[in-house]
Amino acid sequence: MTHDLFAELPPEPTCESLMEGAVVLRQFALAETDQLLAGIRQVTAQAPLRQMKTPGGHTMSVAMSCCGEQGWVTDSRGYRYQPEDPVSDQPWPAMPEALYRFAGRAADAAGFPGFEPDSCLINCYRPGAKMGLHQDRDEQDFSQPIVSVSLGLPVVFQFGGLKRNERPIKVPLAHGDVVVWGGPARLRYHGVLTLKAGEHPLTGACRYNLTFRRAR
Ligand code: MD3
Ligand code: FE
Repeated sequence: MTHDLFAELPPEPTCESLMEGAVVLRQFALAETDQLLAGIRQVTAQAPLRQMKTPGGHTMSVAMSCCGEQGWVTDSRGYRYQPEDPVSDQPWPAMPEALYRFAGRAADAAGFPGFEPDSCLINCYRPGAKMGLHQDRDEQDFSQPIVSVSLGLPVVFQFGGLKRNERPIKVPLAHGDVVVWGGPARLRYHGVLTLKAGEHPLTGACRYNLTFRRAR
């Protein structure tokens, strides 16, 4: 009989480079998912998740909220960052300290020291929700990276080129995975395939994605 020496050990965080500028930190958030989920609950109690409308009038399948000095919004007037939640007309909830510190540590680990996010977008995918291929270009300084954290149900992420017509590669993202996108990866097209039905012990029928950004 062979003994599996690793069977009882917790899974190890790993670091891999997807493409130049895109660093995948598998399970980097695993030890801190409770604090991150507590942060999400705190923020969404003040600024509830909502399905916004695109400038073209379509309702997004992903429900969103934000915290920090700037929040990302979309409506008939366009895509932008603004300091107030349009639902309450109040400032967005402050970014919980645990979230802010976590984003800095992830950016450090990926080779982007000194990251000071002023915005955290909370995306909530329920089964059937997806996000089409797009670029993130509403931020002022594309030399600043974006830190993304996946929590809950797994999904297939699509990572394309600098032009929409470039065929994207598929990357599975699971609970606790962190990806840092900077340098030449910052303006690549990306999206998320339709979330499949499922139940996660910590999030239920939901995938959360946090994206930490420097908007201004
Ligand atoms: C690659 N969110 O909120 S996170 C978004 O899973 C967004 O909710 C997806 O795309 C999600 O804008 C993907 C990963 C991500 C975020 C920003 C990027 C990948 C990126 C910016 C440039 C290149
Ligand atoms: Fe994006």
